[in-house]
Amino acid sequence: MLIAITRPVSPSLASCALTHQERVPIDVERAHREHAAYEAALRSAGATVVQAPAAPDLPDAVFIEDTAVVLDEAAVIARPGAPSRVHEPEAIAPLLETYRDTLHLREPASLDGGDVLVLGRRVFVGLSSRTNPEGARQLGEALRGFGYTVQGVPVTGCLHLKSAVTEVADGVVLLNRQRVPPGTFADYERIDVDVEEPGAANALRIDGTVLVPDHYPRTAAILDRRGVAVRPVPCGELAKAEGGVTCCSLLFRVNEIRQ
Ligand code: CIR
Repeated sequence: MLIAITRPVSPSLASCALTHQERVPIDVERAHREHAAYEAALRSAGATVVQAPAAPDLPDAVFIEDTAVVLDEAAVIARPGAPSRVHEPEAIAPLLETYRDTLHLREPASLDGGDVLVLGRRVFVGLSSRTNPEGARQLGEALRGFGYTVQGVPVTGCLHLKSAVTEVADGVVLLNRQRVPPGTFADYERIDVDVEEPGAANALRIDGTVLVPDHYPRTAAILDRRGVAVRPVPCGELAKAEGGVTCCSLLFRVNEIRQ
């Protein structure tokens, strides 16, 4: 069974953290509708949606991806790099314990889940304004015993590694070469985002379906021509909060619910 944990849009979303974008008004009601459409897309792609408790006073709580890294063997609880987000994992860790053994990073590590791209046994960690080298080092330490290798990747001009590169099929990544060194992904087939859509590399693969923001039609067409089954989802308001499609869920498989 595929689980997608989501968290409701907070009424305080307009006070979200912003790094590479200017603050513009956000229609929170519309963001709620987008989030509902996103959850519907997760369900129709085969996931069972589990909603984490709302956190009305945490503006960025909807971006639950940043709170953890969930692998088959364990869940690593993140230490978000933005001061306003440090409390977000507190309600997520006990929920993940239902499904996985949990591991915790320690000070002075900082790491956002959006900086972690897992491709098979290789784990790429964006060294961004949110994730520090110590965060990458501790993640490597936590995962080594499971047979993963962890590699830091410099990220420029965007929030997270997965703003710049994501997996869209086995052995295939979608990327923006201006934001990550493309040579890092030379072992994979690389699909470039459309030049007019620099933010379009954030796509969410769920088995055979890839969710993409509906405001990036050119990149969706590139993926479609390559044979990737894309499903556009509305997320224009969440994008004003510097969010995309990977960041609104924690996606993982379960065989059984642990007691
Ligand atoms: C932030 O700056 O942390 C939020 N406003 C956006 C987080 C998006 N997270 C993600 O893409 N993984």
